Amino acid sequence: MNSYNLTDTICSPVTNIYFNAPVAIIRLDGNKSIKIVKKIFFAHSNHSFIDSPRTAVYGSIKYKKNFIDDSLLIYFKKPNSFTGNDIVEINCHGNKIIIEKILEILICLGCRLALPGEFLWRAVQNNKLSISQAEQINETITQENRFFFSKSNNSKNISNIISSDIYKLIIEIKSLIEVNIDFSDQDIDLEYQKLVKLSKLLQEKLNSYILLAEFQIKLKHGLTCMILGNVNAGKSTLFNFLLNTNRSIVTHIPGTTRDIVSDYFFSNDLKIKLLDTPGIRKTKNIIENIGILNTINEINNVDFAIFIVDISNRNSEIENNIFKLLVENNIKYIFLINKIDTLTNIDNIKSSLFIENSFSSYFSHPLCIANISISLKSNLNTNLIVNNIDSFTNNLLIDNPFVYLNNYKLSCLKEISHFSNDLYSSILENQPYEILAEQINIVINQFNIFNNKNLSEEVLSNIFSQFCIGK
Ligand SMILES: Nc1nc2c(ncn2[C@@H]2O[C@H](COP(=O)(O)OP(=O)(O)OP(=O)(O)O)[C@@H](O)[C@H]2O)c(=O)[nH]1
Ligand SMILES: [Mg+2]
Repeated sequence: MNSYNLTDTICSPVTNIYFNAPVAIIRLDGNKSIKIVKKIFFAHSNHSFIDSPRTAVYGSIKYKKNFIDDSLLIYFKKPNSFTGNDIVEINCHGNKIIIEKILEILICLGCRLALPGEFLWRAVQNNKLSISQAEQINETITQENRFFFSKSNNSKNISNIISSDIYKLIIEIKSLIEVNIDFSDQDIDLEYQKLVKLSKLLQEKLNSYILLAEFQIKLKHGLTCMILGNVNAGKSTLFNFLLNTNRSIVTHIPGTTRDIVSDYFFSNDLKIKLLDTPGIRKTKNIIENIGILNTINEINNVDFAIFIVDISNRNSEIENNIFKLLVENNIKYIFLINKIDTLTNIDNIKSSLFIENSFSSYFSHPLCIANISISLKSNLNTNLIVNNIDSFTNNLLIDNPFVYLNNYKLSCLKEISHFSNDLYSSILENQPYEILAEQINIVINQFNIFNNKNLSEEVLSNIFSQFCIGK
């Protein structure tokens, strides 16, 4: 199996290969780049790309006298390139067939396909980038959430902030342990109490950073919001309204939606996956039942819900079942009373009392974020739905300071926490200071890994292999 190395000449498309596009870029990196490209690139002018680094040279790609494509070539002479190696970038037409053909030829001529993250790995090996910078670049490429673009500029120092916060504590604990080994005539009890206090504090800090980072990773992938209600309540109408589309079918026939339909929208720049669902009711229809079952199973992945009822067609048994489902799964919800346009004036007067009485358990529950009477048909109070979703996401962002760590950094933080927990237990068990000293050193080793210090080749490859292909 191939592994990262600096000797092979590697190639890969560095632009999207999943759909045809006007232009694609194929990058070659390594000592044989020029030699290989010289065999297939024929400039249309007297310009030699080798003599003109960083200049686009126009020409044709040909192999065994067969014309493949017109292209622009740019040569980046080492060490003045992204990776520090000789790089040649072929700008060709972005048709998948052309890209594949050129890659096949490059491989025949001695290139190997780049592994995921290999260009970044080379840039780090050649001291063009630090590991943190490489991680930052990967984040920028893979980020799907607008929110993180506004924040990520400020996120560069997040791991520095965490590490300096934790480092102070670790060093204090280490020196306390060492002092007790060296001078056992200290005020043992006082020192011991201090050690308990500090190691508990370390544990607490680590746990709070872990929880925050886990939550932010979740935010990175977007929140999921499920619309729940009886058949015909207006779930699909609401789905289409929030997404400003006609994706979900709306009819007056109860049971129109049979399967979960999903699409995305943004609230405060956070990506929200919205799920339209079949009405949760007892039915003999096999297909509808499967959809209902899928909805119930999917509820574990939901971050908040919109619970919608039809004021013109109540069914308290079904409404109660949905309410129970939300409460059992601890899911916050916005409660909507739809179709208030169907109420006559007299009904209207009665309805406020009626609504108050019959829905009070749904409104007053702590999981209820807001309750709104609306008409999706007459566009009544519909702006309040959007406002409430926005204030919900806004509160989430305010309540959770931005501590974005990628999955790898998070797993390092968990390792530090795991070993510092061992240390804390040993301290409580009154283990000898010599053992505590060994344990704090293990914590420090893990801490160095978190800070990208003293990384083994294996750990390093592991970081980069999670990056995307072509980077
Ligand atoms: N009068 C009135 N009708 C509405 C309102 N909102 C939706 N409807 C109508 O109610 C019917 C059902 O709407 P849908 O959005 O398909 O309801 P649903 O909850 O998705 O229904 P199922 O997919 O069958 O579970 C359609 O005829 C809509 O036009 C409203 O505010 N007022
Ligand atoms: Mg529907």
